[in-house]
Amino acid sequence: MKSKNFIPLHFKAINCKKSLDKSKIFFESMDKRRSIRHFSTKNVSREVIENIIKTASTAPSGAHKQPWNFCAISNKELKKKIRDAAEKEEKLNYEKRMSETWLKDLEPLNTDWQKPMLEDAPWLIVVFMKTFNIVDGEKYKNYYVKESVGLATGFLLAAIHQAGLCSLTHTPSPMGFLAEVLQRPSNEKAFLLIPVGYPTENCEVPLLERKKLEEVSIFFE
Ligand code: IYR
Repeated sequence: MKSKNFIPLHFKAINCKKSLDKSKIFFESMDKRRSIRHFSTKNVSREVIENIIKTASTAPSGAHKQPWNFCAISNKELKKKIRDAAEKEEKLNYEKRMSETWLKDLEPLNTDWQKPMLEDAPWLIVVFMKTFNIVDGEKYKNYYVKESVGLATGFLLAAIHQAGLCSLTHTPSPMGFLAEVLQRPSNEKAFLLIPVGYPTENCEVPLLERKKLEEVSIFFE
């Protein structure tokens, strides 16, 4: 049986010139996005973070299950707990778990196990994926969870950038401590830890080049 819950699409067509202009302007803006590792302690209002999360939650998802939860943390004690736990894992990673090749690949980024940004940034957004839902005691698996949450996180990063803020996609590994510290239920698994805020005055970023269009695409016309 076909669902009857359909409504007309709200779609406002724009002309080709406008489409070209807008696509260029958006690209040029997004091309300026950089991950940063030096955050100022300057505050960001909760309302901005709410809008950013609302934007992320407009992402498409498998069977429209929206299998994500965004925990936004500005609480100082919680940020410290998260930093301490992340650094504990990262110290082991850098000193024992990561391969020589991996460490070499990270050299240009100047990273190490210390993560002061987890306390300096005014907000940490922890993205959780909901691998399943529980309805009336029954377990229902979600679909394409990693793809869906990856898309929502992409929207989140774009929204952060458009709001004039910076972020870092941080993956302390393993990330189990995040569900523990934030007391998440068993159907939620940490996906990414994202400090959000402003860069420090003298913040520097590595000189990185993005791949050219020809290197990341093939057109079949
Ligand atoms: N999670 C570690 C190591 C790290 C790994 C990759 I792949 C990066 O692109 C950057 C860092 C850290 O955050 O330091």
